[in-house]
Formats: sequence, structure tokens, C-alpha cells
Amino acid sequence: MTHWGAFEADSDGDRLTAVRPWRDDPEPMRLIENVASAQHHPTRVDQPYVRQGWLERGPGGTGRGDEPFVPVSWETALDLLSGELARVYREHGAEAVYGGSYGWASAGRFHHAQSQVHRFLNCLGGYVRHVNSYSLGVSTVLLPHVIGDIGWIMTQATSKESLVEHAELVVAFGGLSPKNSAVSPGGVSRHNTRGWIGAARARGCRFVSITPLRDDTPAEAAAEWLAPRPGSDAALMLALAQVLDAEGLADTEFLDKYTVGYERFVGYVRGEVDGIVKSPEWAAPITGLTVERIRTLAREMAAARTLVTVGWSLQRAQYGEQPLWLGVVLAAMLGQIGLPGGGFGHGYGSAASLGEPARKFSPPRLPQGPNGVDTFIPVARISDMLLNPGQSFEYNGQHLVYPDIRLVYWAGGNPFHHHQDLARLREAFTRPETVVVHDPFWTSTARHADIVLPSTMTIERDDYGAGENDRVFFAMKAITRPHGEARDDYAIFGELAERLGVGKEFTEGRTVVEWLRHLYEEWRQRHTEHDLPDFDTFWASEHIELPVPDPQQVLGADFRADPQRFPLTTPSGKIEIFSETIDSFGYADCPGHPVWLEPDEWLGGPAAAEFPLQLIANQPRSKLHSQLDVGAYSQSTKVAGREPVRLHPDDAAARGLRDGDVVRVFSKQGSCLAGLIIDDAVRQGVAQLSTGAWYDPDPTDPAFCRHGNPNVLTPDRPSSTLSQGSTGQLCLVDIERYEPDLPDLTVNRPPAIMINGT
Ligand SMILES: Nc1nc2c(c(=O)[nH]1)N[C@H]1C(S)=C(S)[C@@H](COP(=O)(O)OP(=O)(O)OC[C@H]3O[C@@H](n4cnc5c(=O)[nH]c(N)nc54)[C@H](O)[C@@H]3O)O[C@H]1N2
Ligand SMILES: Nc1nc2c(c(=O)[nH]1)N[C@H]1C(S)=C(S)[C@@H](COP(=O)(O)OP(=O)(O)OC[C@H]3O[C@@H](n4cnc5c(=O)[nH]c(N)nc54)[C@H](O)[C@@H]3O)O[C@H]1N2
Ligand SMILES: [Mo]
Repeated sequence: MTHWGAFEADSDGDRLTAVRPWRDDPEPMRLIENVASAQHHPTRVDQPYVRQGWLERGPGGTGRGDEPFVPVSWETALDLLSGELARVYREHGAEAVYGGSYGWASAGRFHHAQSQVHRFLNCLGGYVRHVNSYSLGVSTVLLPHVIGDIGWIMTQATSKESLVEHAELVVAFGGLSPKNSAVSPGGVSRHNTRGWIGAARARGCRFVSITPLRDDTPAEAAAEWLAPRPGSDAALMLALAQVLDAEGLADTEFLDKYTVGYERFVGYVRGEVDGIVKSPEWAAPITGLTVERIRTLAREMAAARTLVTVGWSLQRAQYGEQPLWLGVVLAAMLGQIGLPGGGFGHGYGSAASLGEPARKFSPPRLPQGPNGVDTFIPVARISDMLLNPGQSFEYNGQHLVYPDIRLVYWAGGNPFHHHQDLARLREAFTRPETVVVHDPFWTSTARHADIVLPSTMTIERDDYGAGENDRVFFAMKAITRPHGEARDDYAIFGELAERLGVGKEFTEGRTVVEWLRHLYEEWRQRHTEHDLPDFDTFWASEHIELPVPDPQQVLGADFRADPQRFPLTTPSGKIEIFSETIDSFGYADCPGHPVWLEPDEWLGGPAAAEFPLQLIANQPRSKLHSQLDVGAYSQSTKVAGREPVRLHPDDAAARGLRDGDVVRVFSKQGSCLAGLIIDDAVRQGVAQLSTGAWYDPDPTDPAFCRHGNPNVLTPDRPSSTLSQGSTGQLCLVDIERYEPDLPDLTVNRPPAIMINGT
């Protein structure tokens, strides 16, 4: 299984000879085509490597990312690395090791690389960790103050089945993207996005898709498409709230019984605070929508069983708290939270797991052990941390200090894919003394490391797993031998642990299969009330189905039925439309109730005079993040080998651009090449360049990517002081035809490698 779907394959022992989607998947995804074609690509790391300068001069950042690599034996690599780990822990302590290692790695849950690296570093005394994710940096911090923790919102979301039967209107901020809901951490068994949307539509449910891209919602929805200026959703939502209030459509009984702070908020909406009524007349010029449509939409929402769903992309932006919080407030004003088919949702188009009813219990996982270090960073503050050791910063009401990191250990992620302002990250990556990366591929991150150790891919090892909220628990047997000398992360950490005197703690004396059996049987013992098969029976079968208690689950149904007995986990136990806690932090960029804050980079602001296009750096259709970008399906979508950028016909015409042109996309931070696709599914004023193209920096200018990674363009700006999340989704750019001769790509070949001193 992959994060993007289960498949069946034939193999000759070295490679997959045929790949078919799992026969039980009703909506299989072409992403599985990337797996076989990438497995033996020249960019697979075939053996361990050490950067030349590190090998010759010892630890230090000079030359990192530029110098060639020297192939070394596993013995040499493991001796060097264990020696360096011992030195850093001895001289600087565990607080000098960053083991955050954010990333999706691969689907199987035993070989989950982050769990492996964390368990290993914990055996050595611990590491500086990260909190939160790039996916949900704002949500994870904001929602516990407002309605409940993110785990609850994700697993207890009103089910798709409930929506199919009861929803009359779905208002989807950020759309219901079929490409995004192809994916879920740990995998997807039966894709069903088009299925549930089509069934709801057939029953008469209407869909309104509020996004800059028409194809953010599948055709089955027959959705009305509204395309406000990206980043202006909070203004639109405030105007919807204003109409509900002014026309007596707000459910005051619900607001009294289940929420706190409505009066403070509605005073702001009415203009009592700043003299500005947040009416449709006010919001229309901000959003670019008509007064009429905003007003009628509010009325339609009040007249129907309505789901307000906010996509994850809206919070991956500066002031991302505001539209998310307002989504909760609108749903509360409609009074439908806790009712079937209505209320609030977060990301029905963002991941396959959203709206799958919760399982009774989750599949087994590898325990990571206790971390001896308390220091952490919000995940997207990686460059800030490396560049500013000792500097203090604020986060969610806490005063924190950046640690002084000497060694960075990354397994299962690609920061040179995922982080913003890559030229700045490259500078930050010169600071540590040593950077270690495990990856199956020569990703841009591997190229910015000192010690590169080749990992196996999922298809090359035994594992098991089930996606988040997914009811199918698969046995995932190895179907080929490993590529080259690649080893499992577990085997690598086991060898290192042995050399460092913690072998027993790390492995507990078990092989991979012994671990799989041990974790499985322990798990089965915990759930004896459910007749689960023993390990051998499970392993010999293909999968088991996990029990789902309530296929018709509704978010907050208990709370609605009895708010005293089932209070929310917020400080007041109710929905917080005004949060005393957030207010007490005194952050100007996230006050005590949701407001409209003008972002630095949006089409309505002064910065758009210089950079008049809003870049949407969303998730890619043809791959998961940067994974398997060299694979066949991903490659089939490139234009002249570059990542495609989509532009509205009028914006292309104004620049004299033609379909298929190679263009230069540029922002305040940097520039990249991309291949132009002209498409009226894109809102005017918007350019869409998805993430995922492997960063291929020009040798003389790290802010220029020859391949089309949008993160050379995006600023490294936090969402707010409260959440310090990633804001990768949006930035301002311009586009011009690229006139010079096209530079070759180098990232689709291995880096320079020295053999016998050459
Ligand atoms: N501009 C912009 N940037 C964004 C976003 C955005 O919307 N806009 N979105 C952000 C989001 S939501 C996310 S989640 C991140 C994703 O960022 P990442 O999760 O870092 O991206 P991936 O490409 O999935 O990286 C996973 C890496 O793990 C490697 N890998 C796979 N299996 C194994 C294994 O078994 N062992 C080891 N050691 N390695 C393995 C893969 O080869 C790959 O290099 O990107 C973020 N970046
Ligand atoms: N195929 C595929 N699927 C994926 C992933 C992948 O890499 N590939 N990544 C997975 C991961 S890790 C995550 S976190 C989720 C992310 O899920 P999302 O965050 O929902 O995904 P995105 O594609 O980044 O954004 C969805 C859409 O939001 C719209 N949008 C952007 N800005 C605005 C705005 O200001 N207002 C409004 N109204 N709409 C806006 C864009 O048109 C964009 O296409 O996707 C997951 N699914
Ligand atoms: Mo994500």
C-alpha cells in the first residue's frame, strides 16, 4: 500500500512487472504508476555516501550542497556516523541534535521513518523535536481554544454517509479536491470522493465551491463556483455573518446555549468597534464577489441543512486562524453543529480520511520511547532555529528559545521540498556541523547532507498498516529485493545503536518479522473482544477490516444532546467565539475573536502593484509532495521537463504567453522555471504551480530553481505569533517568457560522485 492507494503487483524479484489498483478500490488513482517506474531510477541512492569536504576536513558546513559525494562501505559509513553521534552527544548534549525530521516517508507503520529515528535518538538521550505539521500548523493550535483538538475534529468529523443522507447545502471553502482526497497518511483502501459527492448531489444536495480553481471540486458535485480573491475568505465569511445577524437568521438559542463570546464578536461585525459594518457592501470590493451573491448565499445557508467546510489550505497562509475560526462561527450561527449532514467540517477535500467514520481502535505502531529533551520548535520554524540559536520567540502563549543545533538528522522527509524560501533554508543548512539523511532517493535534501544512507522503499520490505481512519488493515509483504545496497531504516538504526552501546534498547533483540509479530499479537491481546485472527493468519491473508462503531457519526452530537455531560475540551466547555485565552496573549496578529486582517501578499494590497499574480502553491495532482517525482505519471505532466504552471487566458494574453512556453515565475524571494498551461479553470489574477518538483538550484543562484519548485518563491513567514505555522500556500509573483537557452536539469541525475579521487 502507498499513502495514495493500495495496489496489486507482479514481480520478477527485482522489479514490478505489472501494477494494478487493488480490486476493491472503486476510484483508483494514477499515482500508483509512479512506484514501479521510480524504483530503479538513476536517482535511487545505491550505497552510502559521504560529502567530500566532511570526509576530508571533518564536521562543518562549508561546501554542503555543492561538493561531490564519496561512496563508502556500510561499515565505514556506520563507523563514521556513530563516532560523530557520540562526539556531538558528549560535547554538546542531546539538545544540540535536531531530530524533528518532518515528513511523510512511506505508508507502512513499522518502517515509519520518523518513528524509527525518534526511537533511535531517544535511546541516545533524546533530541529537539518539532510540534504540529505543515498540513495543519494553524488548526492544531487554534482549534483547541475554539472548539476541540485536531484529533477529535479529524476522526469524529460528520461522516460522508451522514452528508449523503442529510446535507442540503455544502459550502466548501477551498473546494473538495478529488486529487487531495486521493491521499491519507498511511494509505487509502477504497477511494470514494466522487462516490459520496455524486450520491449527495443525486439526492438534491447543492454544492458551492469557493476557490480560485474550478477543478478544486469534482464534476459530480455540479458545484457553483465562486472565486474570491485568494486570502480574502475571512472578509467573505464576516459578511455572511453580518447578513445572518442583520436579517435575524442567526440561531440565538444555539448561540446562548452552546457558545461563549458571541456578543463581543457581533459587536465587531456590526461596526461597534471600528465604525465599519462588515456588510456584503464592505466585503464585495475586498473579495471581488458581488454584494447580491454574498447576501443570497447567507440566506440560502440559513434556509437549508448546511455544512460549512474549510479546507486545510486556507490556514496554510498568513493569518490562517481567521477563516478557520470564522468557519466555526458561521456554523454556530446557523445552529447546526451536532445535527446530521450539517455543522462544521475541516478538510473534506483535503484528505481521504476526512469523513470516514472513526474506527473502534487503530492498528499497532512502534513505540518511540521517552524523549529526554523538552525543547521543541513549531515545525515550520526550522530556518529560524538554525539561523538564530539562542533567540527567543513566542508561540501559543509561551516564551521559547531556539536551541543551538550541531547535528541535524532527517529520515523520511524532504525539507528542500516542503519548506518556504529555499534559498534561506540553504543558508540555514550551512550552520550545523553535521547533516545526516536517510532516503531511498537523491532528493534535494540528500544533496544538502554530509552522510547519505540509502533506505529501502515500502515494496522492498515487510510491513503492515492502515491509513488514518481507514478501516482496512493491510499486510504489506515485500515484493522485490532492495535496490542496490539499500537497507531498512530499522536495520541502519539497529547497527548504529549497537555501535553506540544501546543496541538492546533499540531492537529489544527482535528482527523485523519478530517485531511485526510482537506488535500485532500485543495489539490483538488488547482487543480480545473482537475476534482478530492470529498473526500468521493475518499475514497469510491480505487484509482485515477494523470495526467501525457508528457509520453515521456526527461531529458534536453528544455535546448538542447534553452540553453539561459532554462538554467540549475548550476552557469554557463551549464553542469559543471569543477566546479569553487567546485574547490574554495580546497578539496583534490573532486577537480574541476572528477578524479581517489584510495579508501582506494578496491581490487587494499594495504589494500586488509589483507582483500582480497570486501564486497558489497547492498540492500536486500527479504525486504526493515530492515523492517519486521521477516516476512515470509525474513525468507525464511536465512541460519541457518543468513543473506545469496554470494561468487564465487573459493573464497569459496580457503577457504575450502561449501554451507550452517555458516561463520564469518570480517573486520577492526568488524565481523558478515552469511550463505554461493556459486554462480558464484558473481565476483571473491567479497562477497555480503545485509543490513537488525536486529543487534544482542554479549553481550560482540558490534562489533560482530550474525545475519549478514553488518554494523558492514563497516567503518564510509564519501564519501568526499564535501558531507559527507554514504559509506556503500563497504568495505574490509575476510571470514572463523565459528567453535564454533552457538550462539542463541536474536533479533527475545523481549528484557528482568521486570515485578514486576523481
Ligand atoms: N509552498 C508550499 N509548500 C508546502 C505545502 C504547500 O501547500 N505549499 N504543503 C506542505 C505540506 S501540507 C506538507 S505535508 C509537506 C510535505 O513535505 P514532506 O513530507 O517532506 O514531503 P515528501 O515528498 O512526502 O517527503 C518524504 C520523503 O521521505 C522519503 N521516504 C519515503 N519512504 C522512506 C523510508 O522508508 N525511509 C526514509 N528514510 N525515507 C523515505 C521520500 O523519498 C521523500 O523524500 O510540504 C509542505 N510544503
Ligand atoms: N494528490 C495529492 N494529494 C494530497 C497531497 C499531495 O501532495 N498530492 N498532499 C496531502 C497533504 S500532506 C495535505 S496537508 C493535504 C492538503 O490539503 P489542502 O490544503 O486542502 O490542499 P491544497 O491542494 O494545498 O489546497 C486546496 C485548494 O485550496 C485552494 N485555495 C488556496 N488558497 C485559497 C484561499 O485563500 N481561499 C480559498 N477559498 N481557496 C484557496 C486552492 O485552489 C487549492 O487547490 O492534501 C493531501 N493530499
Ligand atoms: Mo500536509
